[in-house]
Amino acid sequence: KKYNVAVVGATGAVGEKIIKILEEKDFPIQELKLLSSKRSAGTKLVFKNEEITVEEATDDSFKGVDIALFSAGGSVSKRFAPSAIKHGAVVVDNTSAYRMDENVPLVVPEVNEADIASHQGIIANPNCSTIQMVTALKPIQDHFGLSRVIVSTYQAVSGAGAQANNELEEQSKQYLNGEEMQAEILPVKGDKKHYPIAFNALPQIDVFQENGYTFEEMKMINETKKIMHTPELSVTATCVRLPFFTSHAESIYVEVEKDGLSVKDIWEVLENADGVLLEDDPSTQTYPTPLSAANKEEVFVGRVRKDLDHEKGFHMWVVSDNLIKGAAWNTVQIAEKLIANNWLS
Ligand code: 11C
Repeated sequence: KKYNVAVVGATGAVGEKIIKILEEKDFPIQELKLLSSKRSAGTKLVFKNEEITVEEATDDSFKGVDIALFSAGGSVSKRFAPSAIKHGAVVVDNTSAYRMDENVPLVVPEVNEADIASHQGIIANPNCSTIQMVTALKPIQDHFGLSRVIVSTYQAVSGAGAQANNELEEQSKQYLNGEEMQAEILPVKGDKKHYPIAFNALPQIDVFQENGYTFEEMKMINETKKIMHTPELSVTATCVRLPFFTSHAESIYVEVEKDGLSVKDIWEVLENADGVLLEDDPSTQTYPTPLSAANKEEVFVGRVRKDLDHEKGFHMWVVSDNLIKGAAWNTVQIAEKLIANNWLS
């Protein structure tokens, strides 16, 4: 059986990756509809050697669509997801619009695939930095229990969109030419102040909340508890933007519940975990980096160490491509699971 699929936000960075992955994975597509804002409508994109013209999304765009993959920002999802559902489509939404809605499953297939079954028309795709963290944490939680998670992130500019990529490129040239760097986008487009990202590190991703954490940090905290079904787990995050284009890296400290574990025990469960690739050998300087993880679909883990003071504490370094597992691939994976388990209706 084949399905009518719509990609909303087809011309965006994540939309383009979704189209590429649908092709690579030979997703069973009858008709592919590419939708965008009025501004990008008319753009021609190629899918399986066939040119498809991108259309402006309207309420009628979803007639006959079985699966709609949204990646055009929260306001577009809020505006059009109800129309898609009304026409019988199931929406996989890659924005923060519905993630914390209790009627919407928030899913990383390696962690909580079964939650998809309870959907009422929308399944939410988590934030990129959350996805890679829970993929690495889940096997540890399952085997040894987790009581505490402290994460610091090292995030790529592409998480903030194409304009942030351009800004890094331009500022790098300005800096190397001895000119003043022009900062207009980062840390957050539309926020009151801007700082250069080139040759810098910005401890602000997304806007500040009243509690002093940024929205990105709160996403990592709240989404992790929801996806892992661990409301009581202590999770805290510090999210930092660094000047590279692709992949988020994370330094994660965990405290496990089980006594007497060694690094080998952690390695063993990570080695056998779905979606995880262990790259960890200090003797050969083997560990993942943002560049080595780019364009790959796995979550890479290295630098697993036992804490020197806390018997149940472990540290690790987790890296993944933020636009692939962190966005496009996780979205397509959810769509694959909808089909494989007959969860579309
Ligand atoms: C960043 N994590 O790196 C963000 C981008 O909630 O889907 C992803 C935003 C989201 O800036």
